[in-house]
Amino acid sequence: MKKILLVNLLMAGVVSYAQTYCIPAFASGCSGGDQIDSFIIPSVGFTHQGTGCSTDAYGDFTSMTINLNAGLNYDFFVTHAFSNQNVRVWIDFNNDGTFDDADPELVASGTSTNVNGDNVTQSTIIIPATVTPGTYRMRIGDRYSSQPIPCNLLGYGEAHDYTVIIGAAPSCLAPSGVTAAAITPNSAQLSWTASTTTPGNGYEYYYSTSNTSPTATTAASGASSTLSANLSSLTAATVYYVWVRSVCSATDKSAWSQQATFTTACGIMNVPYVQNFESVTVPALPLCTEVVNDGSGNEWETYNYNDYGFTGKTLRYSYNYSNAADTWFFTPGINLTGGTSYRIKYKYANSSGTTVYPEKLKVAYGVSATSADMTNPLADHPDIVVSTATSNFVDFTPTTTGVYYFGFNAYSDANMNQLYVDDIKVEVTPTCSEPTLVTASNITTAGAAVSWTAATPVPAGGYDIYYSTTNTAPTSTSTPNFAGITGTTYSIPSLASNTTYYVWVRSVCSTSDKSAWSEHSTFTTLCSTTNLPYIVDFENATVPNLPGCTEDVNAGSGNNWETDFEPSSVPGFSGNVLRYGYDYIDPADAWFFTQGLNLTAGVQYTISYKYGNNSTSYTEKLKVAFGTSKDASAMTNPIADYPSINDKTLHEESLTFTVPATGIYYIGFNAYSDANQDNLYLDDINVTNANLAVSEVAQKKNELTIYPNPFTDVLNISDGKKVKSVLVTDVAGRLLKTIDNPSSELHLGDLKQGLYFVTLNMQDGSKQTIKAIKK
Ligand SMILES: [Ca+2]
Ligand SMILES: [Ca+2]
Ligand SMILES: [Ca+2]
Ligand SMILES: [Ca+2]
Repeated sequence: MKKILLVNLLMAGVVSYAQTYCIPAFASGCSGGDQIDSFIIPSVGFTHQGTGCSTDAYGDFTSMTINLNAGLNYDFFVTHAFSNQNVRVWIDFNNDGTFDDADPELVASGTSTNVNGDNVTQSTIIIPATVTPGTYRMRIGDRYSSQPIPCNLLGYGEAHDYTVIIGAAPSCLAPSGVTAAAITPNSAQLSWTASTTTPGNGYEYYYSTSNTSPTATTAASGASSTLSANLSSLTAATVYYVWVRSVCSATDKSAWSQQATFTTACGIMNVPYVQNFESVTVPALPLCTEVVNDGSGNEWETYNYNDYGFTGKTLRYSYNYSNAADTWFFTPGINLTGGTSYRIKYKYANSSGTTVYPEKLKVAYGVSATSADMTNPLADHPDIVVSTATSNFVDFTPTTTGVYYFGFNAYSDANMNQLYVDDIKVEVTPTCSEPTLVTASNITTAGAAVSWTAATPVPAGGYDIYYSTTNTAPTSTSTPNFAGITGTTYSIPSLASNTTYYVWVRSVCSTSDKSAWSEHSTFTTLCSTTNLPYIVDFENATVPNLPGCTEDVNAGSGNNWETDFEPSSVPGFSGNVLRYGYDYIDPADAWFFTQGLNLTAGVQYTISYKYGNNSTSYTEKLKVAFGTSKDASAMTNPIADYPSINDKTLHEESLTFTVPATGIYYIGFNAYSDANQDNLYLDDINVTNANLAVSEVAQKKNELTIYPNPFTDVLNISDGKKVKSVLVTDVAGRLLKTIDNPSSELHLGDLKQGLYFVTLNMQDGSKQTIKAIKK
């Protein structure tokens, strides 16, 4: 009997390992972005990034192992390439080949949210303490709009399978069921269910306004010997996140529990009061704020607005066709002290691209959230036409201590457009104010002049400047690039060409008193010229925009060149292309200009490109030329002319040319098709030094080498007998030396330091050019 039982157990082990699991089938696939792209469990260092959409929307990754423990919770992240995704995770704990879509095998579920423009599902895998340690199969399913099921058949989505090894539960387990009750504006009472590993030293809790989970080393906010704790001194109308852990002994604490969350009640706020509208679900208002309509136009609402200097969500007034605006947005009441100077800051703007519809905004404060009590005007902006966010701040001093409300009044005329307000902040006026209106001018390929409006009071220690290629604001501890600048302008040197920069300025009132950083200014340095080889394949272009450092000029009244995705109607093009699309009325006269190329007189260059049209019944026309400026009238050196492109076929062209004088040249591609034709395509523009291009191919066949490289005086040829003559040219293409019937040693001690091209003309008629560096 015992033997049979043992055999059965062994069999069970073998069978569980060889289970056949259903393969999920998402009928609509995941190629539209409904996918598990990256899957990350940070606390155990598991990352499976950039997986994309697997074939048939299912990835068998059971060769990858994830190590987890019974009785612990694991935060995880999944990224997607489309919104509105639902994720579930299952583990086949009983090894029966089936994932139950319920406890205990359903270990996590979550829904994606938009995090800084990315679609991310953030949730927690919960491994029950009762799970037997062992090896199991884990499945993660993702589905658009609906919940995935383990053996999915329908919808958009993807699933991955992994192997998970569950270790034994730790000796000290976290409590469960954390909740908050008795919530007031400034307090809440936490309670939880006792840990099953009864902790001898009670519990610790941690709370934060950020939903980032604490780690083992995070200091607790407080401790409790019971199953509850009172939180006080909280901020009204604020979302809090809380975790609790068991303290089993002085040296044995559990992991943190599952996160719980609560929102404090409305109440009177204290400074600093910040309202960035990010907490809302548009078009709803933030907690404890209020909108009043005193007129017959529309009302303020919130709106997703991620451009023109705004990030995330804003307050917005959208026009009414017939009636003028008269709507107020009110903050909660804020405690202010009489005689103290306060500052209110905010951003505002008109709608994008519409300067013909001016908007109107007033800001005031008073003792209640009514327009009648808005008796203390702070600012009036009666003619807002700028679409980029403008920052403003006003200092004010209430005469009596009390509770005050701040009102933003949209009073635009009827039938205007949109008015935006964001980043409202009320604070005690800082002793050191930041400068305003930071702008950049005199932008070159390698620098820019930054100017600003002086702060009041003017800082005794001048200004600090911080710049970066990323739009992440510096903090008070960031090291400035330039410190203690006097005056209100500074030329930043040594920047990279064709690069976008962000720059901030702050005041230095004293070594211990520096202002906040200003709002940033942004600028892009100009394109420099380039050496060969020069390649444009349009793959990095953001369709329909042109690649950086190229330009289109419309010399007629038809359409313009733009980039487009791979044209399916013409075989042979791959990836993005440049396209001229017909205009019904007007013929084409559109130019596409390359970046400026440094070319040398007397050197033969090769230009190659692909072109074609998408029709046999319409005809396109293309000219290629070069000149010394990005201007149709400067394109005086013709390279090619195709007046009848109508075979719906890809053509590959390769031509040589020379330039009349050493200098900077632009190559122009001129679409000059008649009106009402179809599409003309261009791709893979490639300009090279003709000699070099040929010889670099030859090099692979002959495989002669020169050494040492870099060299000092003598350069050796690996097989000198094969070489008939040697030519040494510089990077500009100038011939410096000709050595006939060389030995294997070339004596080049008289060359200056630098890069040279050594051309080996072989006995068999082939040739090879090798770059060599003289030290
Ligand atoms: Ca995937
Ligand atoms: Ca099962
Ligand atoms: Ca915002
Ligand atoms: Ca391309």
